Amino acid sequence: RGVQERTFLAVKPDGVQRRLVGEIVRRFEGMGLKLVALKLVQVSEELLREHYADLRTHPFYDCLVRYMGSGPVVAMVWQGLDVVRVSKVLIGATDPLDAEPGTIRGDFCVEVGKNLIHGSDSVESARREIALWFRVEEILCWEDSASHWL
Ligand code: IDP
Ligand code: MG
Repeated sequence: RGVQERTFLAVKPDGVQRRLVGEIVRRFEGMGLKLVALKLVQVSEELLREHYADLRTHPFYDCLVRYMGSGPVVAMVWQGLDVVRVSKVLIGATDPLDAEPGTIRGDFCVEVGKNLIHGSDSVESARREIALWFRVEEILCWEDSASHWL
């Protein structure tokens, strides 16, 4: 079971302000996933609108874009077996009140509007998001074969 994949993760502004970057990175490292890109960035409204384009019809869209632009975020690319699915499990449910204890959201937040971390929801969206947030040369060994990491 399982294939090597890459996913896009971002510690949202509340996570950076609350000094939770180390804790969050530690959890992904602990799972044996491989960090292949990381940067601290203040993101433009334009990029955020594009990143969350699928949600533009939702009433919270403007609020979400404002929240994501309210401070620097830590953008990352992680690689590993089933990393998209594994990451969503580690992150927990969208609404922290539904997130299991032991997940990042379940352990560290209570508001859906301040839920600490983003993770891609599919291999397809991961590909789109990675291309949106990173230049190819910012990602380690982007062209390497999957077997390199095993
Ligand atoms: P996800 O981050 O768990 O994948 P999505 O449904 O993709 O959740 O929504 C993206 C982000 O939009 C959420 O992480 C959260 O920050 C925000 N969001 C989702 N639903 C609500 C809501 O009902 N009110 C406010 N913000 C929301
Ligand atoms: Mg999502």
